[in-house]
Amino acid sequence: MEPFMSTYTVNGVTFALMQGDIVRVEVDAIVNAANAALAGGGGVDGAIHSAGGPTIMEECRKIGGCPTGSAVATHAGRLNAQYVFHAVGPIYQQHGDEEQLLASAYQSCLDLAERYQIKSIAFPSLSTGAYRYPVTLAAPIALRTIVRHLQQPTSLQQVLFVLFDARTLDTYKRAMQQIHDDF
Ligand code: AR6
Repeated sequence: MEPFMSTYTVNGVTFALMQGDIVRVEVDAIVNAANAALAGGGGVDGAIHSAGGPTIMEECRKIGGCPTGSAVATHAGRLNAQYVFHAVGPIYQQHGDEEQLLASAYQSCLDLAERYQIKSIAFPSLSTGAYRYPVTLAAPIALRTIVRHLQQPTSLQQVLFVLFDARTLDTYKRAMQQIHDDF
């Protein structure tokens, strides 16, 4: 096992928390931390469009936008994936119901996963970069939404959380320990 990877099994589904760059993983769907205009930007969004090439932005332009708390699918261009799910998390302290919006951004990706019957998906930590959601608050919301989803029948066999830095990984690991004990 890689040193910076923690693996759990949730209802038969492999669930791993790892440190890394999300554009380098090989999965059926990579989740993007997008904005409501699907206009591209920095962080995960910048990395995905630059590694995946211009066809992803062409599809985004055709779709036109995505409300906060939701997600839309495009193909994945040159990435090692079939799809990119562009999820729009809330900007911290700009929405009244940001916990619900963050959970619903993750849930929308899980709904797309079932719709496309995909087996593996990689998530970044939505909203905790440019959108400034504190990781300590965001991690339990993200993990609970996913773990709860995996309690039901699912096409998913592997869920990865790809976290950019050691501190974020550590925060997710702690939150997962807490949640795993509850389930
Ligand atoms: N792989 C994995 N995680 C990454 C990567 C990467 N390549 N790059 C950054 N992170 P952010 P948000 C981490 O800002 O907060 C964009 O401009 C980063 O360290 O990408 O949802 C969009 O266009 C942080 O922990 O997403 C939107 O306008 C986490 O990913 C806006 O930013 C999320 O940071 C979205 O902001």
